[in-house]
Amino acid sequence: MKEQIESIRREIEQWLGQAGADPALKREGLFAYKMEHLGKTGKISALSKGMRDVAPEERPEVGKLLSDLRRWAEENFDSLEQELKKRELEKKYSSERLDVTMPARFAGTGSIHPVTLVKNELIDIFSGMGFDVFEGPEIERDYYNFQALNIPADHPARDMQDTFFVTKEFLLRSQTSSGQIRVMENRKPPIKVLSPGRVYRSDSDATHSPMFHQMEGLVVDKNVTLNDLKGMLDEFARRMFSSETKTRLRPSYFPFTEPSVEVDLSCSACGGKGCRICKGTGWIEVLGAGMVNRRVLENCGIDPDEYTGFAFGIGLERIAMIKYGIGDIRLLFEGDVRFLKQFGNGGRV
Ligand code: 2NM
Repeated sequence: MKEQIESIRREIEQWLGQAGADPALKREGLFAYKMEHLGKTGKISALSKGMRDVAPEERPEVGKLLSDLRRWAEENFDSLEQELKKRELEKKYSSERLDVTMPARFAGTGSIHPVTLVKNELIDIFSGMGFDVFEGPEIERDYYNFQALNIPADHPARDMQDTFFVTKEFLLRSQTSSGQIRVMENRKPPIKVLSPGRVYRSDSDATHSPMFHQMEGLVVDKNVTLNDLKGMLDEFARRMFSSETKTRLRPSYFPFTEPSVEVDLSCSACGGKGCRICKGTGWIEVLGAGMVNRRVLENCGIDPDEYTGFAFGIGLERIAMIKYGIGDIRLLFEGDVRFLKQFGNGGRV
């Protein structure tokens, strides 16, 4: 028995010496050899069964030799297994090495949408004048979109043909001023707020889209006058177009302002001389504005004898079309990358 134990130990030792030096040895090969000895029907297990035939007085000594052999074999097989794992990884790492300095193929990036470019530029200009930005909800109550803005029940804008109603009470806002009512309800003057966002009207042709973007501005304080509005618009026109750009106010009508004006800017394409873009007039209509109607202030709990305000509304698509010479509004919403990448950074980084 003792000789058998010693001979198995030598055999394993010899195998470990040879196999450990063999670069072709795989973990599967080691596992098979291990099972030949330590498996249920392996050689060491067979020796354990032979303990029955060992003389009782020798059993403690032989038993110890046998369990020492088992532990020694297990330890050696385990450490060779670790060694093989390490070799496999090293082989994998050296064959899969990446050249991280190789220049990549450029996949391209998106570009900023022209309406977003205009929106960001306007926010820059007006926040420089002290305006906060407030974005109200796109699904709005009839009250905020119409009633509070002094738009009467029989006004044509309330017609189903012009406004998208969700229910009798809720609709897709047709102007961002609905959000400005919410601001006036919740803040005390002085108020200086800019409301950019999507608005919806049932209208569709080369110059009208059922969804478009507006940016409305509102200033409410003591002693705010139409002259303040004109001065602020002059500054806006110079910053947005050129230092030569002039503004012109023409009388108009909106239910929520009194008096109301249409604002024209001198054509920056021809410097006001008259060209194709301004249809020979030298002026381009850019926005609507006015002094906030006292009924609107009252509706928001602001005393019109103490405070006055002015407001203006700009269509962002219209500004983008003028600025970039775009003839059809639908180009802005078709998502054609060949069109879109002509603006801003054009998809370059
Ligand atoms: C425009 C033209 C004129 C406007 C009015 C208000 C509010 F909320 F104060 F009543 N916000 N925006 C306004 C005034 C909008 O868009 C063409």
